[in-house]
Amino acid sequence: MVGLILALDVMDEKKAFEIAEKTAEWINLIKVNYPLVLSAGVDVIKKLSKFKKVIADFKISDIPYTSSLISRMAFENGAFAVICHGFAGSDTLRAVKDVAGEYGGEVYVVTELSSPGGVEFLQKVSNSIAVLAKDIGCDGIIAPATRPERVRELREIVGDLKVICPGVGVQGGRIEDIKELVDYIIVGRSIYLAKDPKKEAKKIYELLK
Ligand code: OMP
Repeated sequence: MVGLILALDVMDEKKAFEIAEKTAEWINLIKVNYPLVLSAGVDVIKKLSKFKKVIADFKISDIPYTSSLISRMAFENGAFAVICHGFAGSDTLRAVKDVAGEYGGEVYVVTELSSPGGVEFLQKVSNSIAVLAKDIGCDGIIAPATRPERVRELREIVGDLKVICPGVGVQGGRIEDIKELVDYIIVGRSIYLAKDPKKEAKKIYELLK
């Protein structure tokens, strides 16, 4: 079965806990990004981990040394995985992977963004990024649910690495187009902006079966 990752991009810690608690039964993992961590502080990762394991989506893309410091902050504060940008190159990916290894953590690599701008530059190199993620031994890639044909191609490149797909719902991606190709989908606004986030999470969870 495909897993459901809740992207908790809210700016209010209380609201984040409320949604995490309400949806916990129907989600597999939580992903936090800058909006929540910058407003609530990095220890929000540890606090949310009592509901589900947390991925720190810091889209790490700096020089290797700085990237390793950012990764360490994520793992020290309870993240089980980090997301980094493949375009930063092999040295950065290796640095992040080395830190993850110290914590038994996982690393996921963005290939091309799910937004329209992902086609402008990243798509030209995203197959190479997928090859790199596999060669370095990262745990998986992030691929765009908004472009199912790209998900298929990227899946063929990475083989049994995990493929995680954001872009379902508000960005226009459809579960039925990618379900057979991916390990997880990431859903944010469709759940946390819903009138009843629990009901929405359950509905999506059922569609993933
Ligand atoms: P919604 O569009 O609200 O469902 O949120 C999508 C989530 O996935 C956000 O947290 C984005 O930062 C993240 N995301 C993308 O939308 N597209 C990508 O290509 C990569 C990511 C990501 O790395 O998580």
